[in-house]
Amino acid sequence: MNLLRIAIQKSGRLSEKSIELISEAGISFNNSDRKLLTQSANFPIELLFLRDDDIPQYVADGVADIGIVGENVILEKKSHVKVAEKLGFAKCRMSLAIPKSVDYPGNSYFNNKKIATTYPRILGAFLKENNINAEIHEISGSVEIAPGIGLADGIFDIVSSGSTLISNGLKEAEVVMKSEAVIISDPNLSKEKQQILDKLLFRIRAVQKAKCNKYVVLNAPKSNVDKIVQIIPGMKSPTVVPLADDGWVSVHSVLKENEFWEVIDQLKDCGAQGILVIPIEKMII
Ligand code: PRT
Ligand code: ZN
Repeated sequence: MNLLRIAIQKSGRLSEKSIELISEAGISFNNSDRKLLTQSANFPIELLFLRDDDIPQYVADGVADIGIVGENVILEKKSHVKVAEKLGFAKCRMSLAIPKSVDYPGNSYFNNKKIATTYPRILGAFLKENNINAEIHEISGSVEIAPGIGLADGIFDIVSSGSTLISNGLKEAEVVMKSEAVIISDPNLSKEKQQILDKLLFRIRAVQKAKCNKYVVLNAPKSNVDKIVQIIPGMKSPTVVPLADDGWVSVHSVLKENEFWEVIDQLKDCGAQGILVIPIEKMII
């Protein structure tokens, strides 16, 4: 039988969310014995647990068919893989940072400077593109301490909240790229494996879509239904159900979570009451 092999991070910032994504897609597996390779009991997929740095190459070589990894790692490894889906988690940026006491004049500042990083290729491409002649000092970790100990004038590293920079007396000078977790695939998947991947993506998209939408139920005076339907048009059109109290109806609709707060006052102005906002588990349009 054809199995799609997915490489996911063994332990780290991507692990928990990757497992959660697979579980929410209804794929069950047992990894209590922490095996390197484990097969799902109810979907033609097997999970391979790796360090994130190894994932792009394993997928490019066809040892794994697909993988979940940060865009930053794909770019640094320059592996020949296809991005099948953006996943919206592990969001971060890759930035150049300098001591906070420095008055930053723009990227020409980095000319003839030494920059410490674990991402020499992405940094090298940025420097070349911007005609900056700087020395790249590749180190394997704790990049943020490099300026403080006199190893470099600046750093190039992942920034998320920015607190690591602050606590090391640094400030962000240039955002070079943004990154998030993505599903990558071997560009030469067999037809059978591509079909399994399509099935998996269909499920993942249904879960992702559901997460940013809410099911809204409210009571409203019958006379204002038309106005309310305009405000919350739903997937096709809202469900309007009569209430026992003639003159009142219950309106059911689907709304993007971020839009909800924008329309709440308009709904209240139309006499809406008893507004319930309910999470949706899966959404197939
Ligand atoms: O062991 P393995 O090699 O598998 O994992 P790893 O240690 O190389 O990677 P891991 O688990 O730390 O990160 C995996 C991926 O998560 C990265 O490749 C990014 O795509 C993404 N990601 C998202 C981050 C961060 N946010 C992040 N904040 N990766 C690292 N950081 C680190 C950063 O290096 C810096 O030291 O957090 C610090 C900055 O965080 P703030 O919040 O203080 O700005
Ligand atoms: Zn890593």
